[in-house]
Amino acid sequence: MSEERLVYINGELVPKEEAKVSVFDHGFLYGDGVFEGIRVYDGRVFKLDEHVDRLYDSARAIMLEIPMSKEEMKEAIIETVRANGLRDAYIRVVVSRGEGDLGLDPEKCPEPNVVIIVEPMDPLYGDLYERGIRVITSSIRRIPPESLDPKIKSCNYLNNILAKIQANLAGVEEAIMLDHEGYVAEGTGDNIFVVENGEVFTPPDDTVLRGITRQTVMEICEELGIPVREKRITLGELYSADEVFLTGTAAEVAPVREVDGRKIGDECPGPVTRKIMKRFRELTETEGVPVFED
Ligand code: PXG
Repeated sequence: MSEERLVYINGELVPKEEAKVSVFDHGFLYGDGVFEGIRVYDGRVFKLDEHVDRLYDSARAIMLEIPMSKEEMKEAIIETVRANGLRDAYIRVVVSRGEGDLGLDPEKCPEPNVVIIVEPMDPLYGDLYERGIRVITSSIRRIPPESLDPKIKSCNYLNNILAKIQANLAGVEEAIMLDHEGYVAEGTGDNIFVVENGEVFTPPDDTVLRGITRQTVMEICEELGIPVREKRITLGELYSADEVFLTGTAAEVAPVREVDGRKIGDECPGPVTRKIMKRFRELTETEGVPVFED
């Protein structure tokens, strides 16, 4: 097992310092590309099929042909994790439009670039999983689906980044974005759930990313007999919820203790969030595609 970090680029594993793409890549020039963030827990890749399916769906939606099959992509991901010898890690897969000229026409880019990066990862919110994070609502709205379908996980994250800057300036962990109609949509890199009278709600997936952790949490609720459904959520409903939590590959299941300075519920994490966090942890500890022959 190597100490040196290796990055996959177009079929080759190269040292991190040599992992470079052209400044003419339209991913760099225009954010023209798609990506995935995936976790490895104790040597197993969590929800690999789901992430690869979403990557290919995103690519198809932007007419980007990934120059390898899904099976080859999964093998490349596993190979890259193995080459880096990391049992707990974050994987970033990026497929960019590739090198072209300075115009934005993607037809001038004959070959996409496929990059797989693997890095060690600690829990995103450290010890806050036991106390809850604080969030604000951002004045930056989620891009409406008629402008850019939120199901496409594209390399264009500027509106989310603007929202994240607001969270940073406010000194809190995350920003919640409203959709173009003013309903609660999602965090900058995570989906949102509220608990009200023992029922769990999350915004419909027409205005948010169809998060893989979101899907896992909805399945957990069904398994545990906790009522769960998609529903439009107003800001008032968010403030008065019994419990609020965020979900994402990086965030996992993260309880929220404060929204715009308003304390949420009586305790954080609340009882329903705790049950979901526990079951989610069990799944990450037991499921996933093995990378190493243990
Ligand atoms: N919504 C958005 C807008 C996202 O970018 C999620 C929800 C959660 O989806 P998953 O499938 O991961 O449950 C994401 C996830 C980060 C980071 O470092 C997260 C994401 C993208 C880039 C960085 O927290 N996406």
